[in-house]
Amino acid sequence: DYAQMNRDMTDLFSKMSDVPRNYIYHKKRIERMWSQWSKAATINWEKHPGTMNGRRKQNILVHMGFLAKESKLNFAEKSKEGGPLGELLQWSDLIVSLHILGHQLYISTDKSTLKNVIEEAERAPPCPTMDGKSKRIDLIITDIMGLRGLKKHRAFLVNNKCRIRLVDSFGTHVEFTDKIYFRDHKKELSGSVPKNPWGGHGLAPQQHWTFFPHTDDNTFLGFAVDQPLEEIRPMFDRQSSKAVLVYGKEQYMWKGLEDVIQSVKEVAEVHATVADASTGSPMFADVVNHGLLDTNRLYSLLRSVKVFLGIGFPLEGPAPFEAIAQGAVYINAQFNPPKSRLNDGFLAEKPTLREFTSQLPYAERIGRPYAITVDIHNSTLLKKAIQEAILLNPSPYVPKELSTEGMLLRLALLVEKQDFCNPDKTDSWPPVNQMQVCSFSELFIKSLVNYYFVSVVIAH
Ligand code: U2F
Repeated sequence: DYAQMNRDMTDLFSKMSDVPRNYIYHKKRIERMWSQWSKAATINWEKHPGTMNGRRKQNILVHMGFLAKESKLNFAEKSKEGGPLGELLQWSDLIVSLHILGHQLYISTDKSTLKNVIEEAERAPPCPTMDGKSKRIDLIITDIMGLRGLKKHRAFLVNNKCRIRLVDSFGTHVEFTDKIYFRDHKKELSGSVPKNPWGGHGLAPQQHWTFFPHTDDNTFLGFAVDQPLEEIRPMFDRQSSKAVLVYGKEQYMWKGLEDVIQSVKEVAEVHATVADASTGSPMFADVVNHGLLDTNRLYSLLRSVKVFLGIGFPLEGPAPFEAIAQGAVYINAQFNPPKSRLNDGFLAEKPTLREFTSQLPYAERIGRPYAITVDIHNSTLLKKAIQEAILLNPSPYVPKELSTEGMLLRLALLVEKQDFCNPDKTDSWPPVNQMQVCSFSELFIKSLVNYYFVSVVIAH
């Protein structure tokens, strides 16, 4: 049975129903971006018929463990008040892509839904029935919370470990996938917190799908950035203002940054979208705070400001690329020394040794005229960067790998080609000629743990 393009949104929404309140964000985003996804599908089928046609239709279980009640994170609830939206956004884009690519989805945010899907899959005969359909699960896409939920279905998990893909924003380095390796090297792999609560699952590193193409060990899943839409009008005229929008939708992200904000106020007009700003705080005096905005109003504001200013947190969120897509320049806070699990509280428990040289290292690769990376605590350099950014006037820009088109194509390939169940397969994927070799020192470290010798960024 081949996967065919599926542009039936109602069909997709009918599968997102186990706990309706969990899907409010996803449905809104998918509905808003539907025409962009639809267009991206047409383009891909026209441009890459060899890739898009003849793919096997797969039964895919999508289990968002971070939304399941027992995770106690209240992500869906908090999203209304400025909590992390990055994760919800990536899952929305993943689900819509898989659906348009024509796969059969079983979507769950709840342990009883998960149990039903698993039981049905286990009852199904191993081979397709006469109508060519099979209920066996080909792929299980989940997160670390979800994997914990799956551990309650031991036999299923053991039999299907190679079918798991873990949505893992920050990535997991190979040193953290193996419990014993971590135990024996705890000291050199940790700062003040010698723990590995999110690692130790024993999956192949490429079974971890990340937010940005950052970790050479893992696989780049990504997300999609909205194209600028004509119908979204600016809130005010960009050219006649010197407006800077500060990136940080909750007040705690601004903590201790009075001096930085003061420097910005000296050269520009400061705007904010802080959900919980306390009135009377000197930091917010002379700041135009719009409160948390819905997407269209946020985009209107991003179309009006010259600069979107990163102040250090959140790390690696999607918002800077939304700003660049609306024609603003992103100022990326540089970290010197770089932050990592060895020296930073937020990263301390993350299963990666990655060094963050800035708030969004990927923006460093994009560079001018879209992004400027600067030490925001150096007032002279910060003011200079803002003044430079005000004059840059870049055109709205969405990197290909972060577009709906790029994401669909990448996912078509990932689902079809990545195979961890047949280690002896000779036609390895990604193709060897698309791989980039790491530096010698990285190679050496990796060869010690006897795993992957090559890195690959699957841009599309
Ligand atoms: C990241 O998660 P965040 O949700 O904090 O990432 P952001 O870049 O701040 O924003 C995510 C969305 O919030 C939206 C904006 C983005 O799509 O359009 N938004 C909004 O709707 N209204 C507003 O007024 C302001 C922003 C990252 F993605 C996660 O993986 C990390 O866990 C987290 C912590 O580092 O940061």
